[in-house]
Amino acid sequence: MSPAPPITPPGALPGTLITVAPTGAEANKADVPALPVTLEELLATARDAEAIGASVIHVHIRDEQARPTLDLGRLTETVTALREATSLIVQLSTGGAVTDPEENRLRVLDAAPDAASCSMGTVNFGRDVFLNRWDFIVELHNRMRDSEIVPEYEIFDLGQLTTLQRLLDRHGLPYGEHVHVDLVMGVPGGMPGTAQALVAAVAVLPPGATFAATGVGRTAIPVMLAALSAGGHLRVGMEDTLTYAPGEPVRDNAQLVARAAGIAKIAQRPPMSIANARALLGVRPMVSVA
Ligand code: KMH
Ligand code: ZN
Repeated sequence: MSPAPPITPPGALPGTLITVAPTGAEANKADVPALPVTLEELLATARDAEAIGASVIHVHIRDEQARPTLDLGRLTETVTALREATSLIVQLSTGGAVTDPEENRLRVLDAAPDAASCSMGTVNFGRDVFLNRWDFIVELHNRMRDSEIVPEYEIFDLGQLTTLQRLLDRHGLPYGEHVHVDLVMGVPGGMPGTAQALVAAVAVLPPGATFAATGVGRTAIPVMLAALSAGGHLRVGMEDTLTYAPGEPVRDNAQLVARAAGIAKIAQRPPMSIANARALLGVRPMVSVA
């Protein structure tokens, strides 16, 4: 049997894994009409993002009143619908909104996504607190491995990378045996969205880990450029960015994915195929929904 093809041809620069985070739990539909909050809006967003070069979708959903929800029935329906409509890797948020109790955040895994976020510590989140206790982190990490769900370790501040190393030392590698980190930078209360902070974080990643980065608000572009130049991947979307340029609201998520794909091409690290993204992250093979 011939060996599996390498993820990238020998000598080639690695492509860029682009994650779209289209909705989040913080923005209000009333203030941001372009925010995708219904299933139909989410599916249209997902199809566009896939066509432009995204390979992962980071999903927060809303209820009938466009309020953030972790309702398991809705989450399961969303995962199924995204799989029918696209080939994207479906990553559910276990972060939810700052008000969501731990038990509801753990139950997200029952919707059986390909991947899920796993935040590595408590952080001030504007005027709120995003609470992630050590025991909760351990529970999330272990349940994900038992359910064959690939974690994306969300890092809001430098010390959370120490927590990640401690987690791996004590509880072992995740499902897929690859560690992938997302640096969420520029949150008011977390690390700044600067090249210097990104370089400091990359220096203390666990050995062999890959990383993506996103810069919240006006830090989006500095973080994107720093991540590309440091060999990292990108997360973009209206969860993190609502202003495209000073005084110019984001038109839609496709506009942000297109900008990331364009800059990645200029950096000679074009968007990675979904097949390569699955191989990189160690996500389960596509389940047929025919
Ligand atoms: N909405 C934030 C409080 C995640 O998705 O895992 C948490 C968050 C992180 O968005
Ligand atoms: Zn999120």
